[in-house]
Amino acid sequence: MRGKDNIRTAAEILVDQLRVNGVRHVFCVPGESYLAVLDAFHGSDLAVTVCRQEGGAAMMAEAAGKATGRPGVCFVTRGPGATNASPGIHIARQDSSPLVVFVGQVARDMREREAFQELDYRAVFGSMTKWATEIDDPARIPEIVSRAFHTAANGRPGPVVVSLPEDMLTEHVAVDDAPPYTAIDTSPGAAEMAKLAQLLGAARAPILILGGSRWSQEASDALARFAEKFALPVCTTFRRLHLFDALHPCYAGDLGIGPNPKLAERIKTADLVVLIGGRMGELPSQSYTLFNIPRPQMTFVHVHPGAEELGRVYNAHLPVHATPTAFIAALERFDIPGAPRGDAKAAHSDYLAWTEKPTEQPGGVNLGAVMVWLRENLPADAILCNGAGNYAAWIHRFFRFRRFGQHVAPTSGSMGYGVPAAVAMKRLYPERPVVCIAGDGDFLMNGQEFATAVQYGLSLVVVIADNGIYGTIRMHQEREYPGRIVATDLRNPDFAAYARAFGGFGVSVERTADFPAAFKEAQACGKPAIVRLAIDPEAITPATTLTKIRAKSLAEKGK
Ligand SMILES: Cc1ncc(C[n+]2csc(CCOP(=O)(O)OP(=O)(O)O)c2C)c(N)n1
Ligand SMILES: [Mg+2]
Repeated sequence: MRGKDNIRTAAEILVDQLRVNGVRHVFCVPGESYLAVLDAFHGSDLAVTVCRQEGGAAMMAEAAGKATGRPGVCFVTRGPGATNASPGIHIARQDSSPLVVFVGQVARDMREREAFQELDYRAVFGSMTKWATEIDDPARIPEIVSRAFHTAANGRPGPVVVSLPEDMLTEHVAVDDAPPYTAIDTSPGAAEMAKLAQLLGAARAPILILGGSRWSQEASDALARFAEKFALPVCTTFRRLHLFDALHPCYAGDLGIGPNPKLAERIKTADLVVLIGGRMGELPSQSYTLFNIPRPQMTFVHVHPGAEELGRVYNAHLPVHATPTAFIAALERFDIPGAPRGDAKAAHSDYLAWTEKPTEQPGGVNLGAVMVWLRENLPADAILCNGAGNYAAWIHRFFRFRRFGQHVAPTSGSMGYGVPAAVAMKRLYPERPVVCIAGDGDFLMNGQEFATAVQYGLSLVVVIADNGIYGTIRMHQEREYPGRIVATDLRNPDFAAYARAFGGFGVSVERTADFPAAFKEAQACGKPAIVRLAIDPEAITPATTLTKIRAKSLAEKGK
């Protein structure tokens, strides 16, 4: 690309700078606002995934960031392209995932006239991102891209939006590439580790809670060794189940929506909580009821990579500004002395009992049994993706995640995430089995990206739990306004035929016993596949039915 005299177009400089920063994949929907960048992709070795909607593209890039810890990258056009991308940006924010979104912009000499599709991206994305900016001077592209990557990936990771005026992209300048960004690990100091050793020494009922980003398989393994030494129960927060091996003898379960009551009790009665990496937001904290705010009732250690998170909600007895990876490395380095002092064994057997067998459910297909089959039949390197809906409760409860990165799902509870995330995972890791579990409502929020899977020949499997309702909302509706059903019934397409119409494989399953054969066929067909499950809407959670919720609510309201 580079001509004599080191002169390149701004778009070429930008694409070169992505490559310098280790980017291999970009996800995009094209737009005339950044044609010059598209042209620079043409001669590069970047793998470009063209998507059907910017929400899908941004979620794919976010999923890539979440899975690799390196910023995912997407390109979208101005105005409607940018606003369509906002769900992915919001997920990156809430989930602390590194993401850099490049957005087309009108030419510099037209700005402020509300030109065609013009938006002020600093204003629109200012409160949702870690940084939103616009590049006016092509000579500053290496500097600004370098800052965008550092900002997205370091501290508490998150989204960055960079707007690119159309006329700027075609200017020619001579400028050197900036070096690649550095992932900066923040380590705890010796004084903090000494204090931790003291707190552990004094504890009678300690527990570890894992969450957030900036983890690795090595960190998870090292933490398992540490937990074993002290017999510490370890639980994971909402949609962070992949941070710890579910079959490790210290694993105590998932602290998400509707956790094992025994786990909730264990946390409430703990005298030392060590929260590593997470924010302990609304969902894992059970609507901020588990711990007193600002000062938790038990001794509370909070390890977080973002300094601004420490003391924001919880005023910890020991705040530790560190990435989970560096903190866990320090646990090994300081080799804290001590004897077992937790009740990991009891906690793990409570977990096993809670997740062992599917619960009884009305209807032909038992989603719990499907999850148990998947956990027993998928290899350890399989990746599960999902969005939001009650169907996910069966994943959280019954699928036992064994490895880091095995679960890619939004802690932000965004519907429509599973299909794009699965597309991204299969693009990044073509050799690994990728399964998306979706609800019927959830699937159709970004089901169009099934076309992207077909276009790139990605043999992923989408399992749709089709109960004909926006089940989560129906559940809340029956609890709060029993019998008054509004806007929660769905008339669905034939999902198996949908898959076939797109050029994939589709099958519908009416009975649990037929699932294994259907799933195996879907996996073996070599095409993107949809396995649609006929789920009884009554089976609203693993523990109860819609009728029971309605009856209970009516009784409470005295009707
Ligand atoms: C983007 C987005 N829109 C709306 C919601 C609110 N919401 C949460 S769950 C849900 C229904 C999910 O329905 P479905 O995917 O069919 O799963 P089910 O609950 O029926 O298992 C809705 C509308 C949301 N979380 N995200
Ligand atoms: Mg549904």
